[in-house]
Amino acid sequence: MATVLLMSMFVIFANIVVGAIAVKPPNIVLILTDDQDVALFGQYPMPKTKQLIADAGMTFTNMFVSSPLCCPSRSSILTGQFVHNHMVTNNSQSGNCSSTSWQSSAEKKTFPVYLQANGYKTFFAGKYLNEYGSPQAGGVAHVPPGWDDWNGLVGNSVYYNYTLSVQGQAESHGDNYQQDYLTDVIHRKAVNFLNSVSSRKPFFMMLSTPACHQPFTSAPQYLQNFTDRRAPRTKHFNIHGKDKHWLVEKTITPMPNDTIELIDDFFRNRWRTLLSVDDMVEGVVNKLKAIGELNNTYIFFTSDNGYHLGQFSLPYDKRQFYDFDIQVPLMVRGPGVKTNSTCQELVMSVDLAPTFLNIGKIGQSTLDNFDGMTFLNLLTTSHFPYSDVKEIKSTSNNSSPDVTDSYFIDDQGFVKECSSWDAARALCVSWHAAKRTVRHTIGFRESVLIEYFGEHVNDIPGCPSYENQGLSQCDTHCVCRDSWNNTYGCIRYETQQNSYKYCALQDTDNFVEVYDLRADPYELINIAKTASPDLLTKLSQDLADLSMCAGETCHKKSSSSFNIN
Ligand SMILES: [Ca+2]
Repeated sequence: MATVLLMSMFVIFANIVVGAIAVKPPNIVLILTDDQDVALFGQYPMPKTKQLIADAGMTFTNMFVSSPLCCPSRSSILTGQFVHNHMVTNNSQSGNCSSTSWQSSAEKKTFPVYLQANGYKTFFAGKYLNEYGSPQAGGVAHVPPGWDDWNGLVGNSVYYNYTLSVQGQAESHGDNYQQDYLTDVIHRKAVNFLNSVSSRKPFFMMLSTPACHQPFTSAPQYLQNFTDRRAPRTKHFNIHGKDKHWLVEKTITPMPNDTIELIDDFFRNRWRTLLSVDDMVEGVVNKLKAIGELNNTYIFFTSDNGYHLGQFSLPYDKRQFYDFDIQVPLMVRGPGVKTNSTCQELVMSVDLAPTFLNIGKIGQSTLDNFDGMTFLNLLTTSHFPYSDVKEIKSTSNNSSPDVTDSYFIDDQGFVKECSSWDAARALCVSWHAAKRTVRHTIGFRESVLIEYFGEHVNDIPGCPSYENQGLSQCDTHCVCRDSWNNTYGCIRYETQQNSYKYCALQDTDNFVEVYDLRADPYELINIAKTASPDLLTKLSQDLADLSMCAGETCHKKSSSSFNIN
């Protein structure tokens, strides 16, 4: 009897020990919006997201995408590869977007494949790749590898009248708000998925919203929000892009009144669509809390590319290499992430996949194969010095009145929070120091690489003089948004001392644009003809190196020794 009792106690003890050892890795949620900018204050209309993700974690102030266009950028997020390695060059099948070639190669090595193989339950809902679900790409029956629970949108972002592939079966939606509004459908599916997760198995959930992409259809209850707002009149708004490449030089300056009215309307409608994303973030966080998983879950919030509205008189779009198109929000909360913190390190969309795998405790040898690098250490290491933000009193007499984010970093590196918003100018006119800590640049990466392949068509309806001119996407008074030679490679280089952008266009002129981003953050003055030869040589060589890199050869840390003024 005593032996049986002893054995029973041993079994109980052993189970407790096994239970203690088998701690599951953290869960991960990725919220990916479509075309949400930083430069036009795209995070401003999302107070719940600010409170539940940004304030509860870390905000990155230097997050860039590999390409300022949906399908190439999303392919980089999924594969952790630069465009020159996954070779998804545009949003069409011929550009490899969700093509059969993609499906038989890069798609088999996307991050969910690794997470699923390592015990994660994986869930996807929303826009995947622009050509997903098309007949040539296998239709809705094609469920990309790595996803246990698949709810992929057929085609590009819309809000009503669409088809989802739900586990390979078509689910058709109409235009009834209660049943069909896509952001809310993603929201409901996410909550249902969270109701089904196990406390023993980690999960990865990707929520990919149509907001704030065209056609900017907001939920009916938000149609009247932001009526007093207009697009920010940034320093580069409605001015001619001097010494810039051909496509930018062809714009009309000043922009016609109806173009400006269109821009302001787009701005308001983009923000309205984000209100439903804000509701979704709240719903997901509340559900995570209710099921007891919030403290063991990383939540990443980012976007696939930025946007412009009137900058350098470009009416509306992305596809350019200026910061407004390549910079996106990134906020992360999760275990060990310091609350109310801000990180100025350069990070990229290609870094997301290896970071997820790192959280999932997948080995370094696998991570080394990605072009991107894990930034998990930036989120969680506590030994790295933080500097406390100094208290600076609010002022209405500031020297740079076109600061426009709810949070921003001033010239001295202090984080500020806007305290007074000028609706007429869409600008922050006074602020106070935010109670945040800042992680200064240590050189996680020295530079980011941005690649884009321009497209053209021969027939330009409504703009006969532009036929066969190598242009495309021409509307709003025949201002064109793309051209054959809007094809470029760029690096954006950053150390504590310097910040430069160097862009080489593949055109007949070998046109180059170079900006000193510390002296000229709005990229007004192209210094390609005046910069020192040493600087130009250094930047062009770095661009050439990164343009050919793969895996570990892309993992270039900051040397912090280069300091040419
Ligand atoms: Ca996009």
